[in-house]
Amino acid sequence: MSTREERTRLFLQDRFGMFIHWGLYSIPARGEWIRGNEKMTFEQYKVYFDEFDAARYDPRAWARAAKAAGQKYAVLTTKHHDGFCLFDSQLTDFKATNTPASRDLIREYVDAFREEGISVGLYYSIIDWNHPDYPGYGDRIHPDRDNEAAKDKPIDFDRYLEYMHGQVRELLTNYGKIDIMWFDFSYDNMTGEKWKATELIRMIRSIQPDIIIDNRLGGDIRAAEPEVYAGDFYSPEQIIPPGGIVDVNGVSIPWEACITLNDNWGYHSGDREYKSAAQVIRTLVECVSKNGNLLLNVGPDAKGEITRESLDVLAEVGEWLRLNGDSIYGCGASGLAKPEWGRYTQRGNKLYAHVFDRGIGPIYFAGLKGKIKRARLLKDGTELKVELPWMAEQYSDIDSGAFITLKGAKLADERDT
Ligand code: JFZ
Repeated sequence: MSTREERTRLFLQDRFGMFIHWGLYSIPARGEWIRGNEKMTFEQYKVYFDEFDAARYDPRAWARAAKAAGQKYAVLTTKHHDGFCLFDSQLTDFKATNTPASRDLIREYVDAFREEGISVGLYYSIIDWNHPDYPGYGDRIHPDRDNEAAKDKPIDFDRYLEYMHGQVRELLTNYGKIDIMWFDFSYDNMTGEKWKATELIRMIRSIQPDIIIDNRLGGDIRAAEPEVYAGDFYSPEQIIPPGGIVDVNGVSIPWEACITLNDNWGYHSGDREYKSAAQVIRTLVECVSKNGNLLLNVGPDAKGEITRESLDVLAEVGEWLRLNGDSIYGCGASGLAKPEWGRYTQRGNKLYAHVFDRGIGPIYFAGLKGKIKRARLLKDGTELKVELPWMAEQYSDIDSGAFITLKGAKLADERDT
């Protein structure tokens, strides 16, 4: 069996991925939690099932957008908490094949992204508001259990687990090699073995030995000896851990921050506030400077199109990565303290200085006196001058440092590296 280190090697080089939340909830356009939040009954929610036609679903266009954005892997919601499946599961009728879309949308996704050379990940919600044997989540109980008749009906959770394990088996059997399995999520006492997680993991690894799995089945990935189901990478959401993620011994472990491009995961017609390309780039740099990945979300609309605003940001990020990708892919933390003016990333003996706050005059590199062989502007190869400051001897705190002059380097804006 492969080790976590072996399994995650490529993933950690890739650094940047596309998260995609798409499903029936894209029609009402109030976010992916709508069925739970608004306590919709099956009948109310079925309206969307009956009209879901994926008319402009073109996963090759998604894959091209991801590729142009410099994203090396993708993760798509095969089933979210609402229970609706984009794939042709034999275990339910609540699936895309039975909507007007009338086909297996996961098949097309997997093929399209593979064709662009992008690694393929599957998001699968272990929470299921549609299954009669699922106990609901928190106080948002199963919609059908809101009605009196259903309320007293006992549930058979093992039957749900059989269903859930069975669907995971389908996903990992029917679409060739899958790179990432992204479970979502454990809570309260619904964690670990409640999901029969060890059994689930053993089954997954028997089908896809090299797949990597997130840490949302539960367990403690940071422990000295994590549970079998504790996952291959840690998954912080909407935040970037200030010190990266380390295990109990202080050793960095694989992690991936997932972040929305606007205020929702699933399409929301009211979304106006998109992060700028500059913010995304800085966030990506921050993740890599702490040994982490960034999984950036898009929420395609009801018809299957990624919003114009999202595409614009992705394109701009991609253009930056085209010129500066060497400072991201295969890079990690530098071991140096965070400099005042920005962040470092590093690969081998190459140190990348991301200058977010240029200020006036040369950039100071603490502790690097005599250690900088040469300096270049990454985006165009321009030579940069490494200097000893003329008054260095007067300031003991700069004794060990070096300056690099950016003057004349034509830094177009704050995003330059
Ligand atoms: C979950 C989902 O509920 C949400 O819809 C979206 O898919 C997101 C990526 O994942 O949201 C979570 C999951 C876990 C936590 C918070 C939100 N958590 O552990 O704090």
